[in-house]
Amino acid sequence: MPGTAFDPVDIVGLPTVEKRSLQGERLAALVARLAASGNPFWTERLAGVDQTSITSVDDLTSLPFTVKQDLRDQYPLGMVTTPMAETTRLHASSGTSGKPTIVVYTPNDLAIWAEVNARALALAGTRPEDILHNGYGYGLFTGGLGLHYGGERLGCTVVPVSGGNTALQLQLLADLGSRVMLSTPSYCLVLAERAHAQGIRDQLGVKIGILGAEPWSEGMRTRIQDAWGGGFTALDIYGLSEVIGPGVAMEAPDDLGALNVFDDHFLPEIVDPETGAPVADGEYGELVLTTLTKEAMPVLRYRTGDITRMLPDGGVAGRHWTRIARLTGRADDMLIIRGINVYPREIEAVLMDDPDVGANYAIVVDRRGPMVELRIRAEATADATDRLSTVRDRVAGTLAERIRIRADLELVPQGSMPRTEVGKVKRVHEQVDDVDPLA
Ligand code: DLL
Repeated sequence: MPGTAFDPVDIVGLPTVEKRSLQGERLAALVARLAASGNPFWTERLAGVDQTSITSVDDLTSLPFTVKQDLRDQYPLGMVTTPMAETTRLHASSGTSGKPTIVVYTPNDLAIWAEVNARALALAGTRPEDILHNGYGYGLFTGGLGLHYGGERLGCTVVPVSGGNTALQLQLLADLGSRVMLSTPSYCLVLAERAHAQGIRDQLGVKIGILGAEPWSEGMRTRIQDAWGGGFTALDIYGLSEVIGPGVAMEAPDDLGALNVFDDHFLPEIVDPETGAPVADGEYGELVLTTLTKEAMPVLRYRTGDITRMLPDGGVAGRHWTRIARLTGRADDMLIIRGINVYPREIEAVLMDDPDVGANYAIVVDRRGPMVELRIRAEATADATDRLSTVRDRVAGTLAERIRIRADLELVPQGSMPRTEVGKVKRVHEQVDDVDPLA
């Protein structure tokens, strides 16, 4: 409200006992709501579940999983549990194969979505007086509009610039003096590089980047922060359309490396990706999320495919959220190269640790021969242009040593690889015939 003190959003969360009790109530209500919805998918899925037996979060594991294929099978609107007269928004995520996944919201879902994104922004240090530069794509993708309403909920002035048009983005950043920017990590780096090339980087006041929608390593964080210079902090935001969009979990500047899951709305579990059984405390596994409060399109125990682990209670700044490690990647992104399992983010980590390697790279999984071969093309930094082969040998050695993979590494001059200005960057490419995917 104009003129009144800032109405803070809850960035602390409830202490464990109260939280568990609220989660239990919400879980029971969710199961009852799904069973009563008359939705054929949920009627069938819950046929074997005794509703009255679900009274606390301990009963979660007796509930069935939801998987991406369920949403595909129910395309377009089969998983909507409320009458269409009660729904007001639709988003979609472009799948790698075939049909997009559609998600639908009621006004209450949108209010909760705005709330969790306002929390994420506030946790990062955003304040109502901020002019928020929102470089996530607007449209079917949840990034743009999800964070847009979160920014408005917090009281910020949101600049809905969306992705692309880098020249305009830099002009707006310069003229409006935005302190906080939102985009994918790869695009944040593109903006920094371009600002540097134009000689205007040090005139920009941007200090916080709220970056997500793609996996990115700690090394990439350093690269992004260095590229902006001057005390820029790059923070991680996590979310997925099937659960709500951005705003499921957020990293705080005083607790780097941990994502705070807003667990009053999204109940997290970690399971073995192969068996679905819970992993031992603190072990890596697949993140599973239940939407405790969603109305139009809830999911029970949704298998995100994203790999992480639970972290112990942090107690930083009095916060109580469930903490998970930043995402390692997706189970289905894992590469198997001559019997060695490796996530692209581990390769990124090795590349980013070498000061002579730039921040742009691409991986080709060459499936033409009897053995899968790995090719990596990376830009060298400007300083390293005259020693490309020395740097190449060193980095190839580190890859072999640290992650036991042998890769055909090619170093190219800085600025010679394409940049992604709209949407998510694609780092891993498959090669199955003689068409070079990096050509
Ligand atoms: O990417 C939602 C989003 C928008 C998150 C803006 C953050 C910021 P989808 O397009 O449905 O939704 O893609 C979800 O992207 O399952 C992860 O595999 C990946 N992903 C999202 N955030 C992160 C992150 C949005 N911070 C899928 N780190 C998820 C790693 C991420 N992976």
